[in-house]
Amino acid sequence: MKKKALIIGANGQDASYLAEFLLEKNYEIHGTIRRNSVPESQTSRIEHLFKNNTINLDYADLTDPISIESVINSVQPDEIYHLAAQSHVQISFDLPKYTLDVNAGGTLSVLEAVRKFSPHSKIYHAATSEMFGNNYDSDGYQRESTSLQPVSPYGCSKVYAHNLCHNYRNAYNMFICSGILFNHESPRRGINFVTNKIVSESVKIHKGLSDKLILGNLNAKRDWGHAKDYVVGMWLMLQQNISDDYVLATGESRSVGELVEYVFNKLNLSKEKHLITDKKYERPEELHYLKGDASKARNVLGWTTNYSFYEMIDEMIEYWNYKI
Ligand code: NAP
Ligand code: F7E
Repeated sequence: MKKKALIIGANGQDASYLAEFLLEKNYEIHGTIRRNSVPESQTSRIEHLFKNNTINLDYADLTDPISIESVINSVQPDEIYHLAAQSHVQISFDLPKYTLDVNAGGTLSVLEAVRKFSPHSKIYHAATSEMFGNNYDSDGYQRESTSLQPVSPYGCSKVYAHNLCHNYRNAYNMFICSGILFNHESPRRGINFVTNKIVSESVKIHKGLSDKLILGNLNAKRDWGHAKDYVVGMWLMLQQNISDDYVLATGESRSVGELVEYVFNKLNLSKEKHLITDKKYERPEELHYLKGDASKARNVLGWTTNYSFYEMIDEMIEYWNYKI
């Protein structure tokens, strides 16, 4: 019999790659989308999967526990990938209460629904390196044991959800993995995240359609991997006999400025002419530096990455060159 997976937040960047991966593994896939007034944008990343009715969609919103209960109860999934979130860090400063309601309260709704109506379901929870804030170990890495001290409403909401996952795992003996994922990108990344903003705007400048790339903090450092590699790690976590937390990261850290440098060099653009900074894109509190140690995921799960940083950025440049 086919295994059944439910992806909560099915039209997100990660969800779209995960759905492709699970289809290759012959899963029956269910997903949730939200209602908005532009229905076609609710499935824009997964439209290519509809051809053979390969994904069953239901409306559900993390702010509506009834909808979450209803879908979990009716699908009775073997595996739940809880990927839905208000995932933009800067926007979480503008929408702190909403971010908390969705990311923390919404996760509570998922855990409660599984506890009451589908206790056999294994759960993947999308935790994040943003939970570390500016903490890192003496060797310069963040790992599962690094203490959490978030510096954004988004980070705080994810710490709350991460702790709930531990609590429900221990209190009710539920199978819940919390994946502490560092930044992962792709051509499907929202264009208000820095990688896709830099690449899409630079390609526009290269084609004479724009003149300036306007950014915030160029010194922040991130550990950027490819979303396609990271969804395999999510799946591997749920194939284990024991649920646990795992960091997924590349172990390489680069600044936003270095990323601009690479893209501008590729497209023959000059920073003096085309790059400016604006405080509008700076956060009230910044997370300055991320570099993850994914040894546990590599050793226990056998997780590996296929994309280098440069291959990923090249793929994004190619995508925008074709699209624009
Ligand atoms: P994403 O592209 O922003 O996707 C988030 C998904 O959540 C979208 O489908 C979105 O629906 C849905 N959603 C938002 N609010 C919702 C609500 N109130 N109810 C139901 N669904 C809602 O995020 P992603 O990059 O794929 O990331 C997936 C998960 O991993 C997120 O939880 C994120 O916080 C976490 N994470 C991401 C990264 C990263 O670097 N990408 C790193 C660590 C952790 P709409 O399409 O309707 O907006
Ligand atoms: O910012 C700096 C900004 O928005 C990266 C989410 O997936 O990863 C992501 O969060 C860095 C920050 O991602 C601009 O200040 C400069 O230091 O691409 P970002 P993020 O905040 O790291 C974590 C792991 C998640 O869990 C989140 O869901 O880039 N930066 N100038 C800028 N950032 C943006 N967005 N726009 C700028 O103009």
